[in-house]
Amino acid sequence: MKSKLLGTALLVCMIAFVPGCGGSEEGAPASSQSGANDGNTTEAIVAERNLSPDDVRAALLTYQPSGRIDDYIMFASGGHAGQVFVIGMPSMRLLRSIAVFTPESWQGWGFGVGEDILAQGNIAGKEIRWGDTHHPALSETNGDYDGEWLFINDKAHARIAVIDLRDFETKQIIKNPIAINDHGGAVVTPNTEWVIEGGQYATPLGWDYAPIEEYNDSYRGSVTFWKFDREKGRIDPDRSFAMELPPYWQDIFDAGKLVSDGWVFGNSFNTELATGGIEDGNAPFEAGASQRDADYMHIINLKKAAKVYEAGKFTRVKGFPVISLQTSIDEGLLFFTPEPKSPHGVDVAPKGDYIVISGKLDPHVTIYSFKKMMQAIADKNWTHDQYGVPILDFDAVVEAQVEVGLGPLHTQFDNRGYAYTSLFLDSQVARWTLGGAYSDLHDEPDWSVAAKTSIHYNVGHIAAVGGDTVNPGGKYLVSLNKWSVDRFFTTGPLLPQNFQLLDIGGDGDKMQLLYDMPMGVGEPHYAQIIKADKLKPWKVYPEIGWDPATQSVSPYAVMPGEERIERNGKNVDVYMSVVRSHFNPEHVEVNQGDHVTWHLTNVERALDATHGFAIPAYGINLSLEAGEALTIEFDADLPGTFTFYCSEFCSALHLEMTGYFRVKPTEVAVATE
Ligand code: RUQ
Ligand code: CUA
Repeated sequence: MKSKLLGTALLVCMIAFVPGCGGSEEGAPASSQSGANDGNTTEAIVAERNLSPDDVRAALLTYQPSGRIDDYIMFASGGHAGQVFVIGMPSMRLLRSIAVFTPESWQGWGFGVGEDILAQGNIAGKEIRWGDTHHPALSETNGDYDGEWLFINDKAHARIAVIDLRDFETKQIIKNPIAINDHGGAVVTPNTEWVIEGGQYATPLGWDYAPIEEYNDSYRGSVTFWKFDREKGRIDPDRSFAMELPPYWQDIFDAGKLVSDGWVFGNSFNTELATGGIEDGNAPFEAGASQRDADYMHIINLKKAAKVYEAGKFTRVKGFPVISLQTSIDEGLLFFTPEPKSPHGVDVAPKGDYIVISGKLDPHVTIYSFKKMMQAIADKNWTHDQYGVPILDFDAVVEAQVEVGLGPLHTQFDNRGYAYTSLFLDSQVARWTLGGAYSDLHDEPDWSVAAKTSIHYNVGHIAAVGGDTVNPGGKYLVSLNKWSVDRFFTTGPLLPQNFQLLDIGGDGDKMQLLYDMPMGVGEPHYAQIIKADKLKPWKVYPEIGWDPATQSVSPYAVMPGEERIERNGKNVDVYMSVVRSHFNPEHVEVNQGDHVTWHLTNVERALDATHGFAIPAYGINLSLEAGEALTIEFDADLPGTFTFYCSEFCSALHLEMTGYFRVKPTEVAVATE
């Protein structure tokens, strides 16, 4: 410990020339170099800014000189802002947002294009134009991120979105036909055959009306297994199915891996079957749903469930295949085991051998052994819940319990046999050693806490590099803090959330806080962190005329020289090319009432040569990346003179990149004919 601090101090001396460090020789170069800058030496800056050696170390570890690319990329959900954020690490720079469930004008999402995908998420004809994104899931191959696809759920409406990581755009939104809300997803199986979406608050399946008095009999939980067709890059609802579950509130799910591949684990709460009703003098949900000492971990044999589904042993709810609770019991697809106390989080360890559950009201994490679960099932070592689901004996399946602190929520893993658990109430991150099969990885093989670091404040999820894969990377962990309180300038009563970067590469007992990143555009829940070189995004679209909706050349691509306006009765087709710094054509005149189909192609091949296309009053704003072809359609119902222009500052003559869209009023059109 001491030598470590000394090492840090020496590093600071060498690079930052901290006052009080004896070695003026090491300090001299840095000092004389920056000394040219008006005596504003590194030493003086450190002194003036009152930076401690730890501060200097943190700065040195996170500062990226201009042009240096981050080593890691974090995909964070945006909460009820409805999108995904892409953040570089260790610099913690926000690189971009990916519009998913919510229209976003900078990306042109929902302002001319994207409407068809957004409309896939409509509910019974109602337009839903926001989402509550919680859990991003990178696609996996053999249990490790492959950098190809990203999935994310919308808790508010039980929807899953598919994002293509070649162009970081949303390609599909799928509405769950039997659940109105979700929580336990998106989670993928180790080869991304399935995208898991667990429900949360029970309703009748298909969310039909039922009085709350019928809760026990009519309300149900569910988990849905969406088949992902990697070739098509889409979820295939025709090969997907769900399982009916008791009306406990299923919470988080995780997929088994390696030894537990083919199994799925979920935690739950409200096995009390509380129905609230504070207004009638009943216990509110917060009390009613947290009375019992234990709820039930859900242990699901997905491999077998898929066979049962393929054998046709399901019923249909709203047309969607659902394996009934009774079938699940009869076929041995579903087991429970007790989990203390108001459980949250369910995290499968890298080897797939242990499953870690936190108890929001229990200072422990409970570690379950997959092997012991299988033994208990073989031994029929169970009792039953009121719906007839087998409850495996707790003592028979638990491997260990570790007292980590107050309000444990979520657990991540590293490459050194450590687990990390967020502590909401303590506002800390705890590092603890995994025993068992991980004992050979560190000196202290027992199940015990190794270190704790305070965070600011109220951490929900944590995310470590590859922290939920078979191959975690260690090095960094981000604490996704719900409150920032006093960390930043007060931006009125609504404050940003706070992402804090922790160094988890150091000694067992030290996890230094390196960086605070305010997140003022959303309420992120979970994030996943991938090594940047695993992502292979396109720099420009592969060919001119590329349609991102089909990831192929559009039949309506407009090459230079092909620009034209075609009229066919009341239908007008505009074929427009887009390049620095003009649109071609620059004048488009139609008659009021015409139906306009407007094809635009950005014919640029230069990196970052994006153009916008905005038509005022018609609700249109596009983002056309280099090579991209888009088609928009609308009725020219509003007469007038509309100045379309490029909304992306693309060149010195960007302001000249404009044109006129004139809609001749019907009367005038008739009069001149
Ligand atoms: S869970 S509140 Cu990820 Cu802790 Cu949604
Ligand atoms: Cu093109 Cu501005």
